[in-house]
Amino acid sequence: GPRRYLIGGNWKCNGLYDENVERINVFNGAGAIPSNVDVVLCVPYIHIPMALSMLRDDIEVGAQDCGNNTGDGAFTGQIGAHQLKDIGCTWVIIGHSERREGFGMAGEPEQLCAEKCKIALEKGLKVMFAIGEKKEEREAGTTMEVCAKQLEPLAAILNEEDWANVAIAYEPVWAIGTGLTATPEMAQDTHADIRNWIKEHVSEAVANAVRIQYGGSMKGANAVDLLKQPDIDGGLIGGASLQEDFFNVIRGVP
Ligand code: 3PY
Repeated sequence: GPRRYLIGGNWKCNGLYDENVERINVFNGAGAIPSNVDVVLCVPYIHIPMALSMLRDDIEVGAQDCGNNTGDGAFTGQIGAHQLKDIGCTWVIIGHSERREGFGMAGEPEQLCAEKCKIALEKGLKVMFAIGEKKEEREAGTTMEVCAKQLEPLAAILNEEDWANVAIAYEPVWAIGTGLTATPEMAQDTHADIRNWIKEHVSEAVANAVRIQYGGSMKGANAVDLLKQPDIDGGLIGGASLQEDFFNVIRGVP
């Protein structure tokens, strides 16, 4: 496609220290990364310093979330975007569906996700902003309405320049951790709808430049067909990013 590809790994809450060191060693020995791809690996917070010191330098290190605080303060348990930037992270995922859902706790509303994104950008991070519909919503034909509701507060809070450091990760919730993947045609249709929404609500220039990643059980075996779609500019990879298969995805770019 016309844009550089962006492949993100999302390790979620997986791995003890030694296991993740071993994963990094595997990646370090996994061979070349094509020159038209940016790769970022989002590891658990606690393993970020290890990844920053051990991981090959053609893979950036990111976090999977950040707080909505704009600086230091009495926010027990939070990790601030300013702290992530300071330690050497370059990217953060915001609004992953698992965080929006809350795993039994209060989930993150749309407005909060947009605010976190703005703060992360202000602190100098790049953001993979995750959106996507649930199974019932896809079946009811409301996929783009749901995505638009997630994008609206983002479009309201960002200015045109902010978008240079944002990628949209389209992750149909029904395809996350289920082994189900959207067909390449289904994913392409939704990516095109998202790009069109951005054209209408932000600008044509942003719509043409913004990278839209597909996420949801993407792996080596299905990456090639997804990545050759014209509006799919990369992936956000869950389970497969814990394995060397992550490199099959990376090398699956056209
Ligand atoms: C998945 O592939 O399951 C993901 O959630 C990626 O973020």
